[in-house]
Amino acid sequence: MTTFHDYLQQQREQHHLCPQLTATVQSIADACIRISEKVRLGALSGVLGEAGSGNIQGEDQKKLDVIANNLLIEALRRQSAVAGIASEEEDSFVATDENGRYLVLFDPLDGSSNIDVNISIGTIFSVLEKPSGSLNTESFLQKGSRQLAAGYVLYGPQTLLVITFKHGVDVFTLNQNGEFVLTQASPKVPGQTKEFAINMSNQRHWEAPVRQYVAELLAGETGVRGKNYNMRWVASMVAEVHRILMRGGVFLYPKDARDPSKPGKLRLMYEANPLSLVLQQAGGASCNAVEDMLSIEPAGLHQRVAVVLGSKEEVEYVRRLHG
Ligand code: P6P
Repeated sequence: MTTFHDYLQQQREQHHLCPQLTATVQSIADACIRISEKVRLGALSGVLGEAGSGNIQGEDQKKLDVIANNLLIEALRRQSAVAGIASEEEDSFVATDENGRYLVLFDPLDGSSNIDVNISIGTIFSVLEKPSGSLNTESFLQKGSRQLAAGYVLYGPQTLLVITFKHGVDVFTLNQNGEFVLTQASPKVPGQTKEFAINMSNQRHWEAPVRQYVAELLAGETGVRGKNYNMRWVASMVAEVHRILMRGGVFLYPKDARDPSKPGKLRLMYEANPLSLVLQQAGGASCNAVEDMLSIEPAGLHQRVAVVLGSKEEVEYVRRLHG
């Protein structure tokens, strides 16, 4: 079976990728193997529960949030190709090698409210080219289409790594020797689906087009869509995105009236953009209900965004409802 190390060599040769880019992605994957070792042991490794600290998002940090964040930062500090890091768990960017070429952005452990109840969680990562000149926050504020690589590691029944260098998507499984090996080449997101994912408890807070869209799905074959739909909500975006990559579906976390100042709950730079690149590279679609996700010009490192992603037919249907 093809190891991730050999795959990166193949990708370098086939797509003329910079060795420093693949070395950077290798270091992310290696850090995620160590994160997986911690996640797998749970209470046995003393990593469950609250860290007793908070992050810039205003969220209480779990011990594993902090552990995962530190493991990734330590690994990337050892990569001379990396100039800077942005993390959901860090208020501002972290400058690393002043001669580095790349910027790495990540959510070290997304879905961490699920950690203590043993539901799948994930690491999400994105790699950008560092612009010329001195490093500052603006260096990171590049739209999603400028990502050079993106992916996630899903800590579920299996530990899976999903990666794109913008030449398609590939899936790796962590084996018993602690190596990622290629287990699925070029998965494609089905263009149509009968499965949607949204947190229905927010229904009264949604804007009219989203309320209409979900009402039509719930009407099933008795309504205008003419087919019955099923619903899922894991409250772990990486798990939802992977399900969609594997069998199709549509995921929505729309803007809602709970906090009109926020365009959505999820973060653009290190959640929506990398996951959107993966799905678009696999034939799916992603937007904020009115604009293609990868075209959005970022205004802030921790900027939030509304998210509609998944099977192309459904994403386009939601966009049409928004006029
Ligand atoms: P809610 C996890 O906290 C997360 O950022 C995503 O992974 C997930 O899709 C969403 O928030 C869940 O939000 O409001 O349902 O708890």
